Amino acid sequence: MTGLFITLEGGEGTGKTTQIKLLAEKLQDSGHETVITREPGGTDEAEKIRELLVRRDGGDWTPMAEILLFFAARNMHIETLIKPALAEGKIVICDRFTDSTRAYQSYGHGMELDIIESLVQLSLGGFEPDLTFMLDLDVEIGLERAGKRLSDNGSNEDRFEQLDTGFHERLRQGFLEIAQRNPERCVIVEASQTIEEIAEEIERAVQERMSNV
Ligand code: Z5A
Repeated sequence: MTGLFITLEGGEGTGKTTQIKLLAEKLQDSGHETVITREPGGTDEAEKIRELLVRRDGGDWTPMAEILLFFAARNMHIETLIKPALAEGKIVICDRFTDSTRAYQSYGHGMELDIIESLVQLSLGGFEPDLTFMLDLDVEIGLERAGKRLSDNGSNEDRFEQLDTGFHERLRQGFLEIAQRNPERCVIVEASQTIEEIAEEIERAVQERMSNV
């Protein structure tokens, strides 16, 4: 595969969606073909699974059923959208990926990390991003920002926002630990900076990675 697979990760309201749009614009301006996508979702089938997972009324899943739904959606996403785009040399930028499963379902909800790593091998053949930005932010600030976005959109995709602060603190710690364990792939970004400062930091890191490939 010749393209580049970039993911943005972090807790609620850390600014992933905002930064993905800015990064894609900059890359397109410099002549790169770019695909923006998200998880759970990204393809018609995976978006159907998203509805079951993130909507307030999506369903009351056992922890294992929930994880299997995330990986079912991810398998469709990588096989039908991500890998074909990478094979065409495109840069794919994805809002959340497997690190979110590690953080939410393991650090947050207590599923064993080994089970998640086995599913990565079984359902994705070990497929991982080339570069991951972990946006790190104080939990209270992030939840406030996410709450504002949800009320502006009138969205009911708030199943995870409704969990307690302790859950969100464990998530934050989880993302940081994942980044520390994978320094060749992950860059931690201080998300309390301005939108412009964060965008510059991310763009610099992407350019550096592309010049090293
Ligand atoms: N989930 C899971 O459990 N397991 C998995 O494997 C996966 C996902 C893949 C999907 O939600 C949910 O599924 C997610 C985890 C779970 N939990 N929740 N909820 P999602 O990805 O669709 O939604 P989200 O991640 O919660 O979105 P978000 O956190 O609300 O937004 P964001 O993309 O990080 O932030 P934003 O929309 O770019 O910005 C939010 C607001 O802040 C907006 O008004 C911006 O203008 C503002 N903003 C952004 N940056 C800044 C800065 N730097 N300063 C000030 N204001 C800013």
